[in-house]
Amino acid sequence: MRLSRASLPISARIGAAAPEATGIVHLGLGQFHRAHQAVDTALAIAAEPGDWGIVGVAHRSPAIARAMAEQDHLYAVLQLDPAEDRADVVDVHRETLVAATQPEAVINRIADPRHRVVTLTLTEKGYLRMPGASGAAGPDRGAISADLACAQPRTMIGLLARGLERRAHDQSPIAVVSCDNVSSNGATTRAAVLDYLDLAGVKSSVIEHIAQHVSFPNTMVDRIVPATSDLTRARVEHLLGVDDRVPVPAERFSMWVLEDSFPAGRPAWESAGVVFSDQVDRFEELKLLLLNAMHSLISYAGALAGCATIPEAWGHEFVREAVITAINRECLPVITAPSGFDVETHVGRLYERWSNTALGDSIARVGSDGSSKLPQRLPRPALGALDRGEVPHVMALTTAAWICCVCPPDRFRPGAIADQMDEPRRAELLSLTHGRLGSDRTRSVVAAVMPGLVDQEPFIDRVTELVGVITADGIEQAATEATGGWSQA
Ligand code: CS2
Repeated sequence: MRLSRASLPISARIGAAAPEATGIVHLGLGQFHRAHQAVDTALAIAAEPGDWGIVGVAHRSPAIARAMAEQDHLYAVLQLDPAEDRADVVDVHRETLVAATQPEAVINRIADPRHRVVTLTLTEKGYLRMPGASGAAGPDRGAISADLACAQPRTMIGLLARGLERRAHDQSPIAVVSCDNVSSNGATTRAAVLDYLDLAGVKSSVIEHIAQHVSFPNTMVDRIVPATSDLTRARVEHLLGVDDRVPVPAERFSMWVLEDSFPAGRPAWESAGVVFSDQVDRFEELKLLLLNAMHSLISYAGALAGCATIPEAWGHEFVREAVITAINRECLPVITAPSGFDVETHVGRLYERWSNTALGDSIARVGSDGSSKLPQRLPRPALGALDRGEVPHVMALTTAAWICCVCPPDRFRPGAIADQMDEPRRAELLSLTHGRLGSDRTRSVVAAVMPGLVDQEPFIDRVTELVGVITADGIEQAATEATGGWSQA
């Protein structure tokens, strides 16, 4: 029997069902939103009812939106934990749209004054930003011009910008909340929207209104959410007795920290355990460096060691040693923990999360889009070490392992898992290395992706050396040398 309101076992619902009235538009109807923000919204509505139904907007693929619509917008979150698996149903979406085929409807929903919050999960590459020479990101003018050349925007930032432009007519307040792993994600979203409208030639009074009156709180979001597989569907059917075509697997851990800047109100997310803080920047840095940067290291080193999942890679002692060394010697020295936050306990929990075989998070997922993820993750610890006169051996190892996965030297085969990683800039990166080794090649790749590190000779040299070790002797040897570099320091 297919999942629907009629077939839903009532005890299986998370929190409360949203009312028909919608108050939130979410752009990016993927896995993460459905296992994170939607869950917290269902719990918030249970504690304090309100018009907070969600309009979920998928970018291109109609698959999730269509399946949800067929299931009364319901789906299950399958929590996979070594102690217990459980499936619970989320009931907060009231409409689903597909941006690629319904751009006008999306712009209208954003402009509709009944909607008081727009949330986003666009992934790092969705913000139309390019790393600039100084290391700070600026607008990706090529991508924005291409979008402006279309009759209607095809990018989510374009749709958001046009929706806010239309909304500026009645000047109703709104908060735009990025839920992506992007440094200063609120400020980045604001810059992305304003740059888009500026390049579109929109009147300065409208741009000024948005700059002054739309809030863009910064946030830190955290929950590991793998892709859905047939196994996910089978497990949900077993646990709930209904057929859900679009369940989402997730770990038990979930954390959300936001700046409390919502001019038109928000769900009572604090009742779901969400933290409102004026130290989001500290939470964000902690997350990007301790979880995400280490995730990248585990995935590239793991792929080169022939592993398919994060827990499999974490099972290798050389991977664990490299991660522990990076945390202690490269990340923690540049992190200022939020007041009262117990970093040691948090790190211990990360080790447990990475070893979750029940979740089996895939290396190809984490390793995808490295060119837009690494700039958020590696430069800060690397520059911190270089400023202290030290070589950031493990950040160099991560960069070298990534190069070997996506634009390797000729005759080096990184293996099937690396081949499965999506890398939108793969052709460009390959054209920079020409399949050869050497400092100049490394420098060109670093210049294209992490320009803030390009003048750092000790970093470029270490990456180049480690690419050499990986291709000649393998990843384990390279990791051992990188970790050993610190013990000799
Ligand atoms: C991962 C993240 O995709 C990645 O590179 O590091 O998706 C990670 O699983 C989440 O940020 C966890 O909160």
